[in-house]
Amino acid sequence: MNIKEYESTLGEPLRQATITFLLTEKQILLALKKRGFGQGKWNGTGGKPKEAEDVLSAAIRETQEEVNVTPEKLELVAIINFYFPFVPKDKNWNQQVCVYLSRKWQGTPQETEEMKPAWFPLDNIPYSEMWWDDEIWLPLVLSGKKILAGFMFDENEKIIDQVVEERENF
Ligand code: 6OG
Repeated sequence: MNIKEYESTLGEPLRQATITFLLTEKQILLALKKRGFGQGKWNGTGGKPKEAEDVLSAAIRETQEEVNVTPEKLELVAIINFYFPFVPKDKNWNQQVCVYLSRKWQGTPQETEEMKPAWFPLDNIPYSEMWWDDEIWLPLVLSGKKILAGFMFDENEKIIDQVVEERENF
């Protein structure tokens, strides 16, 4: 099974979600997911848009809810499709994630019930405690590239197919 074959079996478009990373010159804000999907992994902040909410507004709201910070400028740097053919479709793990970087925000990151934030040096990102795909695409977007990608996972959350393309713009 590869991404193309699996995509053709999906009747509906992927549900959307967001990931946002705050950046300073030398650091990136990651947050440890304390519950639900991706529990125990470091990631950016984010989640799913509510009904009638656009993706950008969802990225801002999720960052507010999860670490108490309001991003003021968000740059869309990647659109990534994640596929989990071994997980029942009604669990909704298949998703299309818009990834944003923010260099301007209001507030100081604080721990909430959902996430525990921490600053990491850009040259010491804890990839072994993140989703496996992050090590592939995050360095690219941190180096200024825009990425369109797809990753497919097996039942152990290991990558079994991937497509990564560079884009001029979205
Ligand atoms: P909730 O279901 O908790 O939002 N997400 C992923 N992030 C990375 N880095 N890799 C993946 O590979 C991911 N799949 C989903 C999107 C889920 C959060 O997890 C992100 C959302 O920020 C599989 O509302």
